[in-house]
Amino acid sequence: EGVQPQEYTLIKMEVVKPFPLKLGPLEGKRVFLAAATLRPETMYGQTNAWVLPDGKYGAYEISETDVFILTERSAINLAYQNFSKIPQKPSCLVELTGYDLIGLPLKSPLSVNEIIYALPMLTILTNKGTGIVTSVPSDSPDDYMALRDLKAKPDRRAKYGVKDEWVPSDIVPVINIPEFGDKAAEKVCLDLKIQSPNDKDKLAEAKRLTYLKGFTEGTMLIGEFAGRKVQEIKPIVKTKLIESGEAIVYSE
Ligand code: A2H
Repeated sequence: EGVQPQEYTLIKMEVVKPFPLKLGPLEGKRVFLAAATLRPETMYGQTNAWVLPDGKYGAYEISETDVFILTERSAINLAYQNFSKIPQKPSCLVELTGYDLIGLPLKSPLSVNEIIYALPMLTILTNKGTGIVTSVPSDSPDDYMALRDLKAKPDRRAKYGVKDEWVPSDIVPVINIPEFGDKAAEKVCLDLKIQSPNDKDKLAEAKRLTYLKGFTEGTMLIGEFAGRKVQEIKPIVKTKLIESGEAIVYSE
């Protein structure tokens, strides 16, 4: 963890009913996977969520109505940020692992894909964010490589019980970057010849390039801000998501 606090937008990805057996105790609640992102303006292009199969998660009461699925560490932080039904104290209704979450159908704000699924990602860190990541393969090199890997490996899908119909077939273009086109993450991963989701150094460079250029030179291709500069509309998208109750601000 860094010295300065990092502020994330937590995107509320709602679990579509009927709930599987494991989530039975949550019947009657609104249940969300809460994904920490630095790029709220890319949410139009969500294709799936990522969870760590062996990761430990819990379903925590955030308010009278809402339950968030995330790591205990982030639930404790949220409780201190006034996001817990019991003040200052996380309230866990069900303990879960990533395996329990794989295949959950989700409705996520702004996404052009109406239903997206939770899929396994092995590079998720449990000491960052919520341990849940929303996947935007057009603009995130990590997401692009994880998806490419999952698509290329039927044995990996079988191991984690991933049905083919849960795996998105198309990348949704969200932002144009003059130098990188409409699917910047794909372009940069190909240019840098990144071979696997574990190619840490190259992925760090890919992230640096796409993150920087996306912000300074990107133009929106989709949604109510199509044609506008990313730099101008990023804070507007974030504020809208928060005011509509579809996201919250989270720091760590
Ligand atoms: B970002 P930073 Cl489009 N483990 O959101 C691994 N990665 C995690 C994580 C965890 N526990 N929690 C969050 N993240 C990802 C969107 C996005 C992101 C785009 C482009 C770049 C990008 C869609 N995925 O991040 O270390 C989340 O993915 C590039 C760094 O705190 C989150 O934002 O800087 C970002 O990493 C936070 O990483």
